[in-house]
Amino acid sequence: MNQLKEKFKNVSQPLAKDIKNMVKEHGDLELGTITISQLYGGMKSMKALVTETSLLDADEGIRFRGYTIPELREKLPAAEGCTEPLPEALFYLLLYNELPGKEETASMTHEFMTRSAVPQHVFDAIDQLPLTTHPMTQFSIAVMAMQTESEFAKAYREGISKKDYWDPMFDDVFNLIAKLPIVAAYIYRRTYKNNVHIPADPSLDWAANFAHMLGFESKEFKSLMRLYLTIHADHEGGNVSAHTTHLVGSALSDAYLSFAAGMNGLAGPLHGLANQEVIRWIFQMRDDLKNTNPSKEQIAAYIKQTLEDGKVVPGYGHAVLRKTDPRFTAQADFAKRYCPNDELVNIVWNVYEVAPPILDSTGKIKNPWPNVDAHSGALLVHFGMSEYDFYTVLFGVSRALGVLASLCWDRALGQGIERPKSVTTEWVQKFIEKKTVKVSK
Ligand code: CMX
Repeated sequence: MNQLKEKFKNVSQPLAKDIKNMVKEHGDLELGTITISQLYGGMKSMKALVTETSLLDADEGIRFRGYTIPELREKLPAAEGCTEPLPEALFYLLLYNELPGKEETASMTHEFMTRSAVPQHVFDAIDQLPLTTHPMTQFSIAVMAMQTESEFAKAYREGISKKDYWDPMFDDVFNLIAKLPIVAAYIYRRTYKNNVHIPADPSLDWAANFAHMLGFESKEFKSLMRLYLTIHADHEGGNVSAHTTHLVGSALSDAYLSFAAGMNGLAGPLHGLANQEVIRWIFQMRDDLKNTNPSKEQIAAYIKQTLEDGKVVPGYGHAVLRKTDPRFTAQADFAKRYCPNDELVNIVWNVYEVAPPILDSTGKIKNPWPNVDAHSGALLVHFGMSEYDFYTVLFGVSRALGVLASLCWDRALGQGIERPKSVTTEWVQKFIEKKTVKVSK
């Protein structure tokens, strides 16, 4: 067993034992109740999942294994000459619950590089799709095509014992993360760069090599990729992409099947696709106003019109957050440093000034503040990636770090198949009848 795997076994098995004992002793303790609004409103804030890798606070934002984003930008190892953290260092933290040093981070970079070969049939499968296929659809199909490589599926067919599930899952997770940048870069270059591809550079870190294969060689774009792939990685367990990956994995579907399912959720406009929608909305605003640099008054009027048309203002609002997303702030910091005078970035900042009071004034939007997707597109356009339909694929490559680390933990902790109870509206109506009769007696 290689050292990385041995270490995961040593970290996860004691917790698995503790959880077993805790559930045995305290299994009947209640964590809360579910209201009828929650039942019809997407189960918001209902505590029904355990995800070890991160925890979201409505006001403070995400903490990865206890660390905020500003803390991680300080504490995680960075590449030579770059101030942004290395995403493979974040993966180490998520997986082992321990901040890595330079050596541990290098071992992750090395491990990803060694496992990165993608079988030819995956490229062939992508090539069968029309060029007009949305990049997220190409990405999801490519991940499905790679399922032929699943060590977990193979081991299950051969009759692996329950207690060892985590072991082939660990291999699937490392193999899949290692291959994703190559697949994503292939989709980008095929769709937008005349099918001219760029081979990997094994001397680079995971994110810099991804930038290189996409065709971006500047120091700044590589820094942006490191930041981007770090901050999009995880957002606790209840968001659509994380929950879907976990749910599908709970049927003992392997990492490829589970992650592809999660990516289909990320591709929805209320979730990850919002990053492309933000830029489309800004471009549309500039077109409609025939003004590439609209004033704050014009932006405010455009936001009001968007709401009047019954559409969402993309990049604003959140199911859990109630303040500005620290992932937005991290990107704004980056922009202040590298491109404070960029026109599009300034539009994003002006939207930030005028949108919250307008959204708040509707009286129904619970969070009028920007989320992660409000800023990312403007930075990507600034550094030369203007093909916004591709943006959610970048999000997906990053999200793999969080949801796949969690999938390792799911199998190591012996998490069971998910099967919540559903009811019909007739059942709810009868329930209300019974309750109200009781109260009025
Ligand atoms: N623009 C217009 N209306 C909005 C809104 C926005 N940005 N955010 C919320 N609302 C509306 C909802 O559509 C809902 O309207 P109805 O009552 O008419 O159905 C009402 O306000 C209440 O919604 P909420 O409780 O505040 O928000 P939800 O938890 O239901 O939804 C989210 C959260 C993110 C889907 C929603 O805020 C939204 O649609 N935002 C725009 C899309 C977006 O940026 N998504 C990315 C989120 C981050 C990510 O996952 O990547």
